[in-house]
Amino acid sequence: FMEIHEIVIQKLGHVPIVKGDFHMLPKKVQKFLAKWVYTCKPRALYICDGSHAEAEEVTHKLIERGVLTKLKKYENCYLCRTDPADVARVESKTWIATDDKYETVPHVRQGVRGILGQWKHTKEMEEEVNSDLDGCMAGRTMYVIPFSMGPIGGPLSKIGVQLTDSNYVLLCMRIMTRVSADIWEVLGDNDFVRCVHSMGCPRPVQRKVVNHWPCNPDKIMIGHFPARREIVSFGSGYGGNSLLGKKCFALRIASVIARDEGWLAEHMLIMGLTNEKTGEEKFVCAAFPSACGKTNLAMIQPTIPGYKVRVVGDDIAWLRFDDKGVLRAINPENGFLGVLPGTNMKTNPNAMLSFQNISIFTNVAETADGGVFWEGMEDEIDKNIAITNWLGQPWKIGMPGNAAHPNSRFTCPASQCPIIHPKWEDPKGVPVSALIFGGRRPTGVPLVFESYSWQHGVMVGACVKSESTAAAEHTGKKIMHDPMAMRPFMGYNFGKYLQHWLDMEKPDRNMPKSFHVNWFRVDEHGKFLWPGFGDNVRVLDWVLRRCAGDESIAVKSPIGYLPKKGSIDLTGLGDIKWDELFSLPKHYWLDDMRESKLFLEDQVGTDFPQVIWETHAQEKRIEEQ
Ligand code: SAT
Ligand code: MN
Repeated sequence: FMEIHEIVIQKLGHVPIVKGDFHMLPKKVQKFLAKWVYTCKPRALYICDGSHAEAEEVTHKLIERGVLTKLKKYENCYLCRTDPADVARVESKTWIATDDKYETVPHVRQGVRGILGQWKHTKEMEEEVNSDLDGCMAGRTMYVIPFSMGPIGGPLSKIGVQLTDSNYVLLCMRIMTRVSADIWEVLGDNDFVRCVHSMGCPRPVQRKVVNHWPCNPDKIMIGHFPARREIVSFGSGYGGNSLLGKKCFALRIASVIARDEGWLAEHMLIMGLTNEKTGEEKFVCAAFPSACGKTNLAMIQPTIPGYKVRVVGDDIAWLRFDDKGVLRAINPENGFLGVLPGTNMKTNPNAMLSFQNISIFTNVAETADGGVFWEGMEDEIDKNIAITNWLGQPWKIGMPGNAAHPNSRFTCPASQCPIIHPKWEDPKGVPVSALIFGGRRPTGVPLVFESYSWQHGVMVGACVKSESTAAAEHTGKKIMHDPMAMRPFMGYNFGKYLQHWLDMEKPDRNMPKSFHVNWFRVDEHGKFLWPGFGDNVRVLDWVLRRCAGDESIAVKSPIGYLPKKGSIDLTGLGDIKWDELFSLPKHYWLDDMRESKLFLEDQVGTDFPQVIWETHAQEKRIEEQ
């Protein structure tokens, strides 16, 4: 019988460790490493410590190889152009592996193709992983990244270790998560989330490498093993596919941990609004599908006086009731990975000011003076300056096509945001007063409504739909169901997840109010009925007055409480067509409810908690309207 330790050392073989001390790592980490070194066969092992020197070394290497271009106009900012075949999340290649299919996906109606998660049997997934990853890092360095989601050592935080053969991914992980050698001590003998990532392009390369971005788009696979808290991602370097702390860990795996431990891992921003008169601060969380403006809302610049807004997080919230029954939220991330097109000093100055330093711009256009450019920045650059588009070709404003890819992104430390909340790293989290759901809904859906109860709010969340965006591989503008804005990020059976949400409600708990918003309703000419952006604070103001118990500003409607006419502050806005903005076209809503109900019956089937319908006979209310 060989000592475990000997097996570990044997499996490591003669792979040189170019940085770090293997023997100082926790035993569980050593075993994890040995297993994947044996499988991936890297040329060398590099154990990261999160230091400044490490960032310099890696950045320098990336510049030398041509992956990054230094942007002269800024401090420590870099441009990266990926292989144009690797620019978004690939939902069709994303899997959750369990032994029991119905732990992962609901019992869909017979003949229906489920869209709430993709399941593979653990064995089958393992076989695929073993065959894809066999030798996948040949000739490359394997980086070992210790990271924390949430403040290191915090009671709500979780630790992960990511292996990757991409130093671009390492640089981004250093921004998006807390990478530090301190992790090893905090971790000790405890378990961690195991993250394995490879670009899937071993040397000698088989496939033409474009833009010095070795990847393997035909064989992309993002596999999750919730039972053993493991993620294996192959073939892509795009954020949502490769920065495994983000969607894979903080949403898919964390939602399973949250189910087991009694909390929630959600696709939500977290923001604080301080009433400047009373000094009182309230926090809200909001869930919108990808690329619907969570970052813009979280960093809003109010257009009406009275509020000071600060951001805690722009994408993910981990929510847990404390022992006083207060729902508290932490942002598990350390940075922002935001969409760029449409971002400018008018729409989101706080984002613009966040990425003037230590930032990575992926798939944007470049200006001849070492600046960046994307659709929406036309008024913020010298009109005569030469531009190179995201594909590396000369480009001019007014030319057909896009200068930047529609899903081009910035990666920057959250701490650089001018309105980052002083408590954004409070390990206990911030108290949450309201939960807001929303999506892009061009027709039928009012600017805001409030659900009748927690339970009704769960139904409203389950019925979230939105026009598709560029964040994933879907093409064309169709309205897609995206329940709880979690459709691409669910870690387990969606019906069980809804039940888990319902179970959150307990008599001794202070349940937050819940709302639905829609900034995107248009008139018959396709013109937006609401200005959006900074003016969305007017809606938040109404939300907070409702949270404070103001009964006089709401009227009952079949779908929830609507603002009483005139109860949203429209000072200085000019012509707002209130009646059109808040109308509930009866046939639209009847169709919509029936369609949503059919969707949930098809997709969630017998796993759907029926109590949601029984208590809220919304269809009947609309009919009787
Ligand atoms: O998947 S990403 O995190 O890169 C962006 C998104 O879809 O929200
Ligand atoms: Mn997101």
